[in-house]
Amino acid sequence: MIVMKDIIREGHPTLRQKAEEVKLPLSAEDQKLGEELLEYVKNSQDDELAEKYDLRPGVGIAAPQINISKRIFALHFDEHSGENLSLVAVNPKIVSHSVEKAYLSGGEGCLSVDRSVPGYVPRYARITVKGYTLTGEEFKTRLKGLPAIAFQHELDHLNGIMFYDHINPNDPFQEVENASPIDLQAETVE
Ligand code: NB4
Ligand code: NI
Repeated sequence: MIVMKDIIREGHPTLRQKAEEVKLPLSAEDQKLGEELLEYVKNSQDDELAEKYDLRPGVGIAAPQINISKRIFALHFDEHSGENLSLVAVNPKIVSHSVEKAYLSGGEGCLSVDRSVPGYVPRYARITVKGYTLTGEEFKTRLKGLPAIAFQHELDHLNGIMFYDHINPNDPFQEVENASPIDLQAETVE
């Protein structure tokens, strides 16, 4: 299973690389990689397991974050979060997006960033995405709200982009034109 020591931190060159497309159909190795990424996210949201293995909670993780420069990431929102989404995306793409933007009013964090970087991270409010599942089927779906934000955060990792690259350095909490804030429930962004 993936634990925190497997997760590379900012400054590691792999986090600034453009990750490689995955050959389809997926090899057993790449299927296992996808399963392990999803397992990490699920484990990190399980209080007991997170405590036992000292896992930072997350709703997503991308292969470059465990130093594998491949275009695969996992997203998992448990039933309690009201966002029923649990997926492993292979060679994901944004095929279209809204003009309207959105941002987490509490800002973003990252498992590869061991510090708080306050500020709004403007992203597209609604996106149509496509990619492949671990079994090689193509999927196409529309996302909005936190799942849309998280998908873009993970896709950025496949392109060597960190969330704070989007923060206005002069005024991190400057009002974002044509954008709506997303307030997460009580749960803070870690
Ligand atoms: C990715 C997210 C940062 C902003 C929003 C949030 C958490 C991450 C990073 C968009 C994507 C990880 C991957 C959370 C969290 C809410 C749901 C369910 C029960 C606890 C969990 C806490 F942990 N971000 N952490 N950061 N990243 N929500 N939640 N809760 O997920 O670096 O590239 O378990
Ligand atoms: Ni991240």
